[in-house]
Amino acid sequence: MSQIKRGAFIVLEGCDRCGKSTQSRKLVEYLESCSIPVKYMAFPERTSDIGQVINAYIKNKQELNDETIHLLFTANRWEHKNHILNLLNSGTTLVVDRYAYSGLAYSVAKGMSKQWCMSPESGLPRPDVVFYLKTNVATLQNRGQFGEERYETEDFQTKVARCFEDIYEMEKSYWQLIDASQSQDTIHDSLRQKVLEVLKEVENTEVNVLDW
Ligand code: DGP
Ligand code: NA
Ligand code: NA
Repeated sequence: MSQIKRGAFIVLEGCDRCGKSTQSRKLVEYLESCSIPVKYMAFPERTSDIGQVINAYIKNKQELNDETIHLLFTANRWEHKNHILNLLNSGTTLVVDRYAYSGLAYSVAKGMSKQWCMSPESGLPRPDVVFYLKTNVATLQNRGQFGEERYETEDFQTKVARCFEDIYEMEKSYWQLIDASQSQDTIHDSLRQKVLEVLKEVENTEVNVLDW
């Protein structure tokens, strides 16, 4: 038995501009202030070779068909699999902005087959907890810069929100629904409280596998 207690795998999900990135950073700062080893990650991770293609696609500088970009987003998670497992198993908690659920929600929102989209995500490390920041899409547009990137239209985000709700029903056992219209501090407090519980619960367990 290893003496090292593993870190928790924490993911934040939601539509564009739902406040995930702000909440991820606040959570990381809080855990750092508690001297808990923690690292922030975001998907897509845009710096790898695959990540650069994804970045060009999101910024409307490159066209790719739906299947190809779906598999590239997935591959971008797979190429970080060992890194994620090594960090968790060496005791680092990960706060991750988007994961396989965005992969499913954004592709299914385009009309792709859910079964087809889930398959390549199967086998990735499964988060210990996913916070779904649920927003009213109509209010999202008022937030900064909405509309600059490929998926940022009200119509598409409404479809994405519907897909996330479907995924929530499927993955309820480790998903936490957060009302993203609450104040930043209120949301942060809910996340903090839940994360401290999760850290304790998982410390002597193996990392789960996404069994899609
Ligand atoms: P972000 O850096 O979190 O703003 O994400 C960039 C955009 O890419 C955003 O509109 C969400 C979308 N996205 C994130 N992950 C995936 C994925 O796996 N598949 C697809 N199709 N879109 C994704
Ligand atoms: Na975005
Ligand atoms: Na982000």
